[in-house]
Amino acid sequence: MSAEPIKCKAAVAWKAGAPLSIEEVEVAPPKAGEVRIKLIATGVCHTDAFTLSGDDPEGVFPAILGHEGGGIVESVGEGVTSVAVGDHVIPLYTPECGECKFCKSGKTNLCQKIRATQGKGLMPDGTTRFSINGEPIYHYMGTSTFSEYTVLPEISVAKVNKDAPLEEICLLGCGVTTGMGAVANTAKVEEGATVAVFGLGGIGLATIIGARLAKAGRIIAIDINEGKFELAKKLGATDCINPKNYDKPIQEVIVELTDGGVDYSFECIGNVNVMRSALECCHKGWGESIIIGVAGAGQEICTRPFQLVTGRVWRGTAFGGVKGRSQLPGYVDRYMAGEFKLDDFITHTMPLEQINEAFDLMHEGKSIRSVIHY
Ligand code: NAD
Ligand code: AHE
Ligand code: ZN
Ligand code: ZN
Repeated sequence: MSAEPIKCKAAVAWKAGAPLSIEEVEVAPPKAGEVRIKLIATGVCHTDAFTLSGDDPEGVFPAILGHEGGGIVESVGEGVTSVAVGDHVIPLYTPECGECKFCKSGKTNLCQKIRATQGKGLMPDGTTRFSINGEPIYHYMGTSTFSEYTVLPEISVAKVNKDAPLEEICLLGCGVTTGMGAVANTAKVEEGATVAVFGLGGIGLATIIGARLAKAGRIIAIDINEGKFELAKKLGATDCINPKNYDKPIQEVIVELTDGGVDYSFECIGNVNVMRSALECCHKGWGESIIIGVAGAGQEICTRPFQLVTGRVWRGTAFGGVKGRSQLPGYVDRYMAGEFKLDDFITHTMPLEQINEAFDLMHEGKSIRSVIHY
């Protein structure tokens, strides 16, 4: 029997710069090749705040934001075979179709099968599954997890171990996987390497965990909020530095501290000036800097080309280079095996009605991750 529309609560972003508003939305049944899921929990990532701020050139409104969720399949559309009702899934903003040029390349996780419509806030058929009084509400990053129910293409869900707590593994839907994957897949940090991590939010702290698991020799954690240092040290940072305590550029400080620079640096903030520092603190001849942070519309990075001529490398990464359907379930299993913890990240939990507090806490530097429990 085909599914019916569902009325449920969602946090709607009506326009850039305004708080989210809790509304009753109608969620249409999944069409062919789609699944509807009941969200159990969602994290709030800085990228949600970035888009809400109006800085995202792809931001469309009104929309339902959220991309770090965990849920249970409620119904499936025609032809769906890889997941079934009752399966536990993590929504993927980077899908994995397995058949596009990008998926087949073996060189990237950036499946492009539905990227064009996803970037416009639409499902692959060019329409939305969310509405209020018949007026469409846009999707976000193909996931829209700030809703009790959401609809996704089948290629945009990863089926995961049912024993894993969705209230914690939702963080593997973005932040934690991004940081850990950036270390393992993008930088390929090797044992004994010296690493610098700029920005100690959810992404930077997950990068530190990744660097520790890679057996990095030295992990230098950098933030202007010293309140982040205690957890950074607990997770594996060997040095914690506040750039505000120095009267010279932080890259010079780090180069002096490390006998010429670090082997790998990671920018986990979205600040183009820090991106330059992160590149320029790398060791001459081989140092690699990985951009993870997302910068606003119109912003550009710069450095002297000489920095690259003399062997430093600038790279970037999305979702840590992780292929969601084939590789994310393995991260859940590693978490279940006790290889790394997630509860350290969860500084706050709250119901959907209080989601604006999650944004406030993030902007005040008081949270690592707030997790919404449905
Ligand atoms: P967050 O707000 O929780 O953490 C950012 C941290 O940076 C904070 O601790 C803050 O104090 C610190 N910071 C700010 N300005 C600084 C400065 N000038 N110098 C040093 N530290 C500074 O954010 P988050 O959720 O960890 O996300 C970090 C960035 O990563 C954002 O830009 C987000 O959009 C991006 N992101 C990218 C991907 C990807 O796939 N590439 C995935 C997730 C998040
Ligand atoms: N819409 C923005 C780009 C935002 C962006 O880079 N997003 C990352 C994920 S951030 C998760 O917290 C990403 O996956 N990028 C690859 C992609 O295809 O979007 C803009 O600048 O237009
Ligand atoms: Zn994110
Ligand atoms: Zn693909």
